Amino acid sequence: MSNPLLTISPEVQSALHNGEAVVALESTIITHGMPYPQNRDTALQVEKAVRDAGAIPATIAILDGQITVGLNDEQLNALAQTKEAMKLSRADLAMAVSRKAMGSTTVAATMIVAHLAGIKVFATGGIGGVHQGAESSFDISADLQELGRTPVTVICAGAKAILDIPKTLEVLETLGVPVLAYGQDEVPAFWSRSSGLQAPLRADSVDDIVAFMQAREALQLGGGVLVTNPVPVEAEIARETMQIFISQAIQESQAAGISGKAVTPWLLGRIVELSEGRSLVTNQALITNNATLSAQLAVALSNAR
Ligand code: PSU
Ligand code: MN
Repeated sequence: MSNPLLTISPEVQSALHNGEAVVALESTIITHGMPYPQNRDTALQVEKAVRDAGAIPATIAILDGQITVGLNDEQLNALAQTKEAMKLSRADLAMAVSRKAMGSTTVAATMIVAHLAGIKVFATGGIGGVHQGAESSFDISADLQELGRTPVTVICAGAKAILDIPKTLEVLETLGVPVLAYGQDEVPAFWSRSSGLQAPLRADSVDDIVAFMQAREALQLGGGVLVTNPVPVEAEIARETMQIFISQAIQESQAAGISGKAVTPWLLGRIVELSEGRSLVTNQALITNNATLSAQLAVALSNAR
């Protein structure tokens, strides 16, 4: 079943073999989404949250060209400190393999590898989407196309307001990607629970999501599912507060001529500075929360087999 190009840790391999719950985790948030050492601490905390909820974590990255599924603590620590990792999506994943390079996987690349490995549930913080000003820059993350084609369920905290959230939702609809808000009517906006936008679909329990995934599979619809899970109340930052930092960061990035792959990491880093670290604390809380829900979903899926 598994691909010869993949190096799957023994623990993950055995869980997959036995049909036990496994949750895929991305690594671009480690190399390009957070500073050291918060990136390493968050990665470890996220793995612990998955385990505490009864599933096996499988952090995915490319180490010296090896597509690795299930990093150990040493590998995770090394990745958190390297400045050399390529940020990999569908377009360049194979280049990290052919050059035997270090690389971290975005949502798109993590979905590709998770699917090759047979993992159905993936927890992240935020997905890439349609950037503000995309009508002139054409900057639309490859994450959206991947959600349209690869059958993995991605649990995130919504789209960041550094993106154009209404346009992101429109593109997801065009690509046939179901967007479910978990336990509320609105799509959450990453640091904030509310975006002011009604979610296309709503799920109120893990069983709801399992039944929906099974119905999609029976219909052979293909493609992924996006579950948006609101940040816990005690960790949220109000939308109006974040909007000030976001607007300033976007203006500065445009003035500095930041483009392409560098845009998302640049904005994330600048927002951490402008919020004096507050956005980072919220980011840690929401991704841990997503890891817990993902593990519960993976356990329910494994029991439903
Ligand atoms: N959004 C976040 N944190 C992140 C990312 C997005 O809140 O770390 C990362 C994810 O790995 C996502 C990638 O897949 O950025 C999207 O990058 P781009 O916009 O270049 O496609
Ligand atoms: Mn982009």
